[in-house]
Amino acid sequence: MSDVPKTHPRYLSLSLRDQIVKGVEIGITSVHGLIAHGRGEAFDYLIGEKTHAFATHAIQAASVMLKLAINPVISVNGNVAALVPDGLVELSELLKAPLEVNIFHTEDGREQRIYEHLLDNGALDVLMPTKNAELDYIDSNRRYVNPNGILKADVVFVPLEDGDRCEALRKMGKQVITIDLNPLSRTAKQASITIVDNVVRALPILCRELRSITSESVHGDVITEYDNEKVLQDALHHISRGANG
Ligand code: PTJ
Repeated sequence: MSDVPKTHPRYLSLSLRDQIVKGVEIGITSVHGLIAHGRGEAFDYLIGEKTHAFATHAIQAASVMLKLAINPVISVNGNVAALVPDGLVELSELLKAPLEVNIFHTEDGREQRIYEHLLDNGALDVLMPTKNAELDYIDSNRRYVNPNGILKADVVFVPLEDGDRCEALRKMGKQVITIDLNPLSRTAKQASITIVDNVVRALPILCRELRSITSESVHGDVITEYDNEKVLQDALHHISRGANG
């Protein structure tokens, strides 16, 4: 941890920066992840660094979709591995779903380091990308997946995504749930469910929601009635009201 005192008014935000920087230092986060984090910070600032109704509504729908999924999978990149390793492990346990390492930038050995980092944080089921299984409609490194994970998944949870794979997964008929602070991003627009919130706030709420529902109490109507475009509009209205207020 850096020398930021706990009393600093922006302590929380600055300690997240430290976590991402540490991720780069230990070789699990891409240096590009710093830029992505900065973009996230800017949107977080605009939404007031709080979880809003548009996010909790999406989290509720996401919990139902994940609970009803037959083969849910949690995709892990270098940013989420640095920011929320415990949350990812807890989600994996709650859903009995594997974590799957899937990264865009291909620094040598980073996939393996993320894998080990997840195991060090208590993960029991971590899949790695393979050259035996590829997604259609995509040319980046993200196309390499695990045949027992993303390839056969019906629902893929992909926090902090960069757009191209989300589109490919949707074209392949899969449901995609994302967490993205930018309601204008390609991922946000293409996902089945977009949680417009910081992953560090949203993931614990999603886990809490999942702990509170059972297979018997869960109802598919929640998903049928869910409207992702409306959720994104609500987030944008919130941002523009703040900017003009
Ligand atoms: O580890 P890799 O190689 O797979 O790379 C991961 C990153 C995130 C660098 C890569 O996927 C990327 O470049 O992503 P983008 O295109 O910058 O998109 C990341 C999105 O996540 C942006 O829309 C950001 O606003 C958003 N974001 C950043 N930090 C957070 C966030 N959303 C939620 N919580 C955050 N903490």
